[in-house]
Amino acid sequence: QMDNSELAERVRQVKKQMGTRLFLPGHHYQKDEVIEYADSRGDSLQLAQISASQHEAEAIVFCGVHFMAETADILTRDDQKVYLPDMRAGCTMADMANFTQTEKAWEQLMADFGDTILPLTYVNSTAAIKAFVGKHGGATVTSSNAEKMIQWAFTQKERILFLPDQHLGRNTAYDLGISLNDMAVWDPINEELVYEGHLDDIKVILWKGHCSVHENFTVANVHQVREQYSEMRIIVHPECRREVVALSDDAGSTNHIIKTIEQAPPGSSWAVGTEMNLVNRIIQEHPDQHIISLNPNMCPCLTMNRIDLPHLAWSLESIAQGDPTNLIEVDKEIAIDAKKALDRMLARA
Ligand code: CIZ
Ligand code: SF4
Repeated sequence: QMDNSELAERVRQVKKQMGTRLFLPGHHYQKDEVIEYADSRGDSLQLAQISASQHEAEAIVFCGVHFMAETADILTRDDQKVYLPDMRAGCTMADMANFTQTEKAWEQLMADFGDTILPLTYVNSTAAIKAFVGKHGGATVTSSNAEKMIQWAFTQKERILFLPDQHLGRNTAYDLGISLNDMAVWDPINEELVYEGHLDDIKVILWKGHCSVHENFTVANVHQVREQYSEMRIIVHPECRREVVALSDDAGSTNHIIKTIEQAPPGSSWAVGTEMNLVNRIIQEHPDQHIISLNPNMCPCLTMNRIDLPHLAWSLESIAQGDPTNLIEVDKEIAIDAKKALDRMLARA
């Protein structure tokens, strides 16, 4: 068992030895002990794009979760290899929509609505789901461009199917003026469409998936903060439930949250509804503001946290020794269709 300073030294050595042949993207939700060594910090799409712009990089060691490494593999050259330091770093949300379930849903929805639906998927989804969407004329979205992409989708078809995060889909459609009554939820477990209004009026079909981190922010948390700190502003990620977003002062992507707090004057106070490592980092970076997590239990992303210093050091060492482990390689045909979905977004966002 090595201690952290030894592990850190190994990470520094491999980075020095490989120089620009190695690139280390780090997601905002990563632990401090990992993000410290990242060459770039960002959200999942930014990191995939920045990886694709590192022309000398032969090895990209993605400090994030599986779907992010897949996206990086899809957007980088074939000879650039993407590795994930721990294969168990998945995403519970992405895993809530698999290919078989999606085909089943599509078949049923085609029977209900005919060819009137365009599929959209949040980038937080597997490459197979992105490929499904790309194959059917649809696109990916991020939490920064979901509004724009849903508007575009309605220029193509009368309805959308939004995978896999019901909350981002619902919050964004609601902001665009679509009534909750005109939204339905596809439940992939019971294989049924759940809705309260009329079938013909349905404009948005939300996949019944969610982020297990952001669903932990509750209406009770909002009331607690309002009671305790009357001046505090509440800012949350749109992966939070509709009721929580509705009661908050502001909602937006990870980058929106970071920027908003960066631009706030000293003495501002915030309750932030997003992943714990990021909230703790924001707290450290703004000692002149009063910042807390909206949920006092903090809400870590357990799978993000699987990438730790020992795994990073082990992964880098395997590459430096010419025997790399944990290669992320998206099947060629899936990658082609998934890229269509990504490109339709990149052309518009
Ligand atoms: O919740 C996540 O995992 C986010 C915000 C991912 C991303 O797109 O960076
Ligand atoms: Fe997935 Fe949520 Fe973790 Fe993001 S925070 S990786 S959406 S489980």
